[in-house]
Amino acid sequence: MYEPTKVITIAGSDSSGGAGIQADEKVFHQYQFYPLHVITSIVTQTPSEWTHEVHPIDIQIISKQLDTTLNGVGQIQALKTGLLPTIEILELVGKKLNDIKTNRPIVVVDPVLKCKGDDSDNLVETKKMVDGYIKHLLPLATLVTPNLFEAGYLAKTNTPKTLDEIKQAAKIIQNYGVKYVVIKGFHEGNKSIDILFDGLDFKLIENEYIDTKFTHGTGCSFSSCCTAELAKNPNQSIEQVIKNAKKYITEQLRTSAFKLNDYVGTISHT
Ligand code: PXL
Repeated sequence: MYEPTKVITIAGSDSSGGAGIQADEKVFHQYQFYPLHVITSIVTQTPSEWTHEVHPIDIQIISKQLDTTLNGVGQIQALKTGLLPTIEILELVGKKLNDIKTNRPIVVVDPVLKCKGDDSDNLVETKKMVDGYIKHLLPLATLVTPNLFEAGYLAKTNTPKTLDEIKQAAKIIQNYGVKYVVIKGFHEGNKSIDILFDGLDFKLIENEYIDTKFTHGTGCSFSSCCTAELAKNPNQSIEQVIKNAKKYITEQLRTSAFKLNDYVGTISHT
């Protein structure tokens, strides 16, 4: 009997289609997995200025979605958290995951604190959320995938700008109890460099930097690729997981990135 690998995305719905649940869904489809959804919020963008607005879903409904997906369909191989719009929602997700005592799915945390193309300061109540991540989610997670901005917030430092600063932030974050940290979004010259820390060593994963503005949702997609790689083969090294995930994103940026409007462009997952 056919048994697909099952994965859950606990994230926001991006009305513009490139990020959040929509990105995760497209990645998981490429891996031929069966994705389940917990929709935490709906993100809309104003057509005139592309200001992002986050509309949280009623917490009771999120709780029911967590029950459906975590308890209703048998073993889940891996799950990913994306946009968790309020501290209450973050705490609920942490509690439900913590309640799983046997065969907990692999947990990947994408600590979304801001959307690209959104200049407002207030996507989520950042500081409270940081403490929520540290207390409730990072100790349960196999991997966390912050960008530079999120790494700075999680490490409670300035946004790291140099490789040394990024490594320092990764160490601080790993100390919160997450097994692996990969910090994404750094580039130098024509190289894109993802910095992986496994608690002992750093690995720099280098790829060609694709110079395009059409990157909306690539952070979400990278994190879903890491989740998919871990679900597909939990025994491969974490370095290989990151390399494979980044290869997917680089290839998509090279071949399928397109302009959505005057504000953003995204990748097509073709
Ligand atoms: O890229 C961050 C992000 C995550 N999740 C959702 C989003 C965005 C940015 O727009 O809409 C749902």
